[in-house]
Amino acid sequence: MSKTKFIFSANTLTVKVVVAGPGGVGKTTLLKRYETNNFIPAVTTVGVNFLVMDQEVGDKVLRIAYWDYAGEDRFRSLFPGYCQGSSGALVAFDTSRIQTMAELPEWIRMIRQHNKPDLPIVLLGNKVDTIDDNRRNIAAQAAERFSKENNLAGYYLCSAKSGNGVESPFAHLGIIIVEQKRRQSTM
Ligand SMILES: Nc1nc2c(ncn2[C@@H]2O[C@H](COP(=O)(O)OP(=O)(O)OP(=O)(O)O)[C@@H](O)[C@H]2O)c(=O)[nH]1
Ligand SMILES: [Mg+2]
Repeated sequence: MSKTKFIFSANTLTVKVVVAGPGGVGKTTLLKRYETNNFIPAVTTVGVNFLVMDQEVGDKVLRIAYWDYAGEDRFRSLFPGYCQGSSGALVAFDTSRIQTMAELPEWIRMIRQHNKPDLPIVLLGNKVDTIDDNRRNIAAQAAERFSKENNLAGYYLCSAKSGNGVESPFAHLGIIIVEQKRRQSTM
C-alpha cells in the first residue's frame, strides 16, 4: 500500500469517506498529518473540510475524498446530509479526554442511518502523545470494547502530533473499501 496526492491510472475508483467525532479531538490535524507527514495544528472546522488522497490497493487506485466534518454541536443538524453517499467512515475521540468516546454512538448512528448499514467504520483514539502508558492501556481497552460493541471494522490509537499510528487506520479502511467493492462487483 502506498499513498500520494495523485496517481494516474485507468483503474481508479473514487469514493467518499466521512470523518466524524466531537469537536477538538484532532480530526483535521490527523488529516493534515496524513497529507503532509507534518504536525500542522488546525483551527476549529466551520462546516466541512475536504482532502483528496490516492491510495494504491493491489492493482487498484482508490481516490478517497475525505469529508472532515465540524464536531461542534452547532453544526450537527447538517451532518446527516453531508455524510450521505460514503463508502467508509473514520470516527475519532481524544484519549486525553476519554469521555469524548461517549459522544461517538450518536455520530455512528447518524452515519449508519444515512448510508448502507454495513458501512465500514474505523475508530481512532488520538493524542496518545499526551498520556502515559497506564492511561494508554485504559484507552486501548476502552477502544477495543467500544469497537466490538458497535461492530466497527477496527480501532487504532494514534497521535497527529508525533505521527504515531496515523497511516495504518487510513490504509486499513482503504483495503476494506476495495474488498467490499470487489464483493459487490462494483470495481
Ligand atoms: N498534543 C496533541 N494535540 C493535538 C493532536 N491532534 C490535534 N491536536 C490539537 O488539538 C486541537 C484540536 O485539533 P483539530 O484538528 O482542530 O480538532 P477537530 O477534531 O478537527 O475539531 P473540530 O474541527 O472542531 O471538529 C488543536 O489545537 C490541535 O493542535 C495530537 O495528536 N496531540
Ligand atoms: Mg476540524
